[in-house]
Amino acid sequence: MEEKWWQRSVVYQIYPRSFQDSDGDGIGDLPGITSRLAYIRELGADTIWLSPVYKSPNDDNGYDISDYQDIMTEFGTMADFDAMLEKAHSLGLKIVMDLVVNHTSDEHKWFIESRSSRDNPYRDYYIWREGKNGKEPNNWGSCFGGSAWVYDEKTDMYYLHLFSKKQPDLNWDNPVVRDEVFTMMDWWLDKGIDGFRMDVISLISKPEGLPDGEPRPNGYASFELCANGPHEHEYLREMNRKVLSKHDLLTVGECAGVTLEEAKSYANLDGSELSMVFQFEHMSADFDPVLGRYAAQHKNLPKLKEILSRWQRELDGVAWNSLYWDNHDQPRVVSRYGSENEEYREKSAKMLAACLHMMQGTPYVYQGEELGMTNYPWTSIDQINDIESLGNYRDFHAKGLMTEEEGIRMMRTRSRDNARTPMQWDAGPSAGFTTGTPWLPVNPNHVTINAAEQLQRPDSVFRFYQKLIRLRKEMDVIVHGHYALLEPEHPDLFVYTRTLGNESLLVVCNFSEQEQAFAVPEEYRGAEILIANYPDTAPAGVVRPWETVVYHRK
Ligand code: ISL
Repeated sequence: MEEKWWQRSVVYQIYPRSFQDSDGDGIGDLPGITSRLAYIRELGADTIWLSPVYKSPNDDNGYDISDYQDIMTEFGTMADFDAMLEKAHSLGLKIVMDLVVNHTSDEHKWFIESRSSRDNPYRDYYIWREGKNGKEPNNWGSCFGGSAWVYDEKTDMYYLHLFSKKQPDLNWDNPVVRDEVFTMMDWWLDKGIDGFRMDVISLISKPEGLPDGEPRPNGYASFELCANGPHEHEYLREMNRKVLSKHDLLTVGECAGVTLEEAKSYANLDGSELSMVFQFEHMSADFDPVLGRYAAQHKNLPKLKEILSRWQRELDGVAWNSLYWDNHDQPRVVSRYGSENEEYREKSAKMLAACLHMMQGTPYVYQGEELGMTNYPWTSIDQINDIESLGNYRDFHAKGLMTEEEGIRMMRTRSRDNARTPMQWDAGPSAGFTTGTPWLPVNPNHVTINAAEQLQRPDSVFRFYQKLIRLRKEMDVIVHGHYALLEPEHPDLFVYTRTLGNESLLVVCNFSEQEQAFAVPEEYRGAEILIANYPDTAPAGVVRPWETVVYHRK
């Protein structure tokens, strides 16, 4: 099969609100992004995924869109967007836009019409239901806490919102809605953008009859029961036929609740649906058995390895993987699986990078990940802006499942705001992000962790990422090699091989602060070391704290 451009790509994700402010209002913007494109080029990524920049009242920081064909006021103008796109293309950078079409903002003109009367032509653009015995139509919960239904007095019916109350779900079973979305996508593609990251696209086809689901500890059924619904693939294939297939795009579906079997269809190499999906299984490897994501973490390396390895093995030759640790919804991976201690922070950041970037799939680097940025030391619930961790905390707190103190601890390890503190450009005030007051606090560790310092230091985390990205561009075995896991039960070592013909890699990663015993297999002894995070080699039979070594054999 012919290689697709995105199979050798590395994508850099920008969360515009926190990347670079250019006008001193404390909020990142498009001219700010344009001014930093050369930095991304220097890193070596070739594609940018831009989190939403559309007009939005910001109930969920841009994931609640009130106009798909206009730019958020704080981010600039459409002319700023066009200038950014042109500059990106001139630097050889592709731009992938966020497509948020499971829902709109309640301030979108479609919804304003829809809620105005039962017989408005836009009524069926959204999901309206009668109440049941004076209560919600079913027991579904919102991803952000509470019920997924809002009662609307005007027409005496409820509307569905799997996310915030200000994010009503679109009715994809209505063909007119699908056509509206496709026309809007065409409009952006005519501008010359290079693809779409599709927000919770796995949720667009709701289960027939909207039945009750198994309640969770907060009393509501998970929004994930809408995942991979009855018409999911049909709608995506229609989108592909009518829109995507006319261009050479990178498309990645954010697929909450996706299973491996489903992914084989979504990301099928025949190109009939999407290029790849973001799966969530490996993100759940450290979840609390009862409270799920919003509780203390439980590191379980054998489980993490089992999940990632299964996805590596089973999609090989059938579909395409995406590879990620960080994004705007996840805590920082150095704080999650690495070490925040000064002595080992950089080593662990590099180890995590190598572990992910040596796998098969398209790697995603989230802004600041290439510097080893960490979680923020939150001290109060009032500091949190993230609607999701706040909503879930309130549910658990109300049910007596979480004290305020536990809530703050949970925020430190779990809140999405850990990923959203401003990008750390330099050691100066506000880390060079803004001349004003940043919308979220800058991490105090920006005086040591920042881009300016790392760019001038050859052994920095930034330079390590740069090398990993360059290696992927150069080496077929990294792009296409077959994967095999070694030491599946080892609690601290993640070891795997990649093989393509006679060429192979051995990737050794120590996920702990302790030295581990490990004998490098015979055939790799004396092999070339492609990349490593210690300047020298360990004594035979030993892997040092947070060490990573990639051996290359031909
Ligand atoms: O990652 C999650 C669950 O583990 C959730 O944080 C996340 O909300 C969910 O995966 C959906 O995410 C996407 O849609 C949301 C938006 O808030 C997220 O930022 C976006 O990535 C609603 O549009």
